[in-house]
Amino acid sequence: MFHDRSWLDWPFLDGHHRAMARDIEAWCERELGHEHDADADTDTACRDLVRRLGAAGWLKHVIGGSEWGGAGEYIDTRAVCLLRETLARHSGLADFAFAMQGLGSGALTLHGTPAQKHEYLARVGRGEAIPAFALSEPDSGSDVAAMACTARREGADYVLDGEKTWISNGGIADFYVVFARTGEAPGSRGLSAFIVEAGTPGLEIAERIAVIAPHPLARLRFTACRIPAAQRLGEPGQGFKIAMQVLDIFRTSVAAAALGFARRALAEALQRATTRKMFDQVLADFQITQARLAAMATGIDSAALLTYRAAWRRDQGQSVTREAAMAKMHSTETAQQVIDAAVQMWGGIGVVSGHPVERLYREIRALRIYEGATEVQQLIIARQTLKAFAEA
Ligand code: COS
Repeated sequence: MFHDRSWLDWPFLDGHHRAMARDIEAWCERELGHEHDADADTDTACRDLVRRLGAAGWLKHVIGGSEWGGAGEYIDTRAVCLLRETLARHSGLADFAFAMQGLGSGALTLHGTPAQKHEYLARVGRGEAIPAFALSEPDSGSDVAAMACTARREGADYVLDGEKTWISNGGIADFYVVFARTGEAPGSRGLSAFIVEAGTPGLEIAERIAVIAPHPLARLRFTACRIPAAQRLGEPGQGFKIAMQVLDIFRTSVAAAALGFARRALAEALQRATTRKMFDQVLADFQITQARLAAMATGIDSAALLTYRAAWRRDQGQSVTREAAMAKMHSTETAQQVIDAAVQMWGGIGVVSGHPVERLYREIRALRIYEGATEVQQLIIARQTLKAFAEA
């Protein structure tokens, strides 16, 4: 299968990233591609992938702190991106399983106490515990500050009431990082984060949600769900900022996953274009195909440049709110177009269930919505641009 490796020479990456890219590629070729029953039983497939990713050491890269088994003191965003890109090129579900270990535990890496990290983070990094990030609600998706779920302090406990939805890993997670209103101030300044273990009385999986590219997803209901105050993550009232900091890391990695899908689609398209005969030529001989291939290749490189710029900036300790938003928006939107073009080149075969481009067509769609829809990224980019103008 065609795989353009020229981006590995870009100055955003270091030597250890290049070595890692070779190793994860070899692991994917050896270990993935056998999940043909994954659509039928995604829960089992996901648990199995988490266990194998943990055993192989890849999950060390989505947690921070070597004391807890992390690959380094901080999450290496470029490593997470290149791992996601490679996993996504081979298997959408493997990428999902990998990424959710990071998204679900990101708040612990950034704000967990040593006791919380010891209890939860280390197990996530070994693939022995599955976390989930519970932020969205039925009436508060893009507008996080409008969340209604409450956490009321009662003595040494907090009591949670409300609903969370679109929660990835919902139903299979061992614990949930839940954001709720604690009311220190109105809006975004009155939220806090909590660790709620699966099976806690008052936490119920209200609904399992089936989506076009199957993965574990659920709506959660909290009814007088009592947890010890020691399960709070970070300071009271800091929940909104904690959520945004986690998204700043993982939004860039969503861009990388989209890039992986797009690269696979280009490889599939090239395979088709150079072998499919029609009108005494192959598809690739037509200028109309060449124009499409040129747009696909350029779209992929531009998405890769934005993605690794954002990842590199974060690894330098610089703010990435604007850069991560640009990367996520551009990469997911571009990947959708690249995949659509690949389906078109495959013709009827491209829409047959289970064909690689048909799978990609389903897998890419949600990435333009979750972890901040394209329209939210536009809002963020515009605000940052206007702010820079006002400050100039
Ligand atoms: N890091 C740290 N702090 C941040 C931040 C970031 N990336 N982004 C915002 N903040 C801070 C702001 O500085 C502000 O702080 P002060 O209260 O001290 O002034 C506070 O958080 C509120 O920020 P803002 O006014 O920008 O909040 P808004 O309510 O306008 O919302 C958006 C901002 C729309 C960007 C936010 O709600 C968002 O990202 N929505 C999408 C959520 C999402 O991705 N959902 C998917 C869930 S995961 S599948």
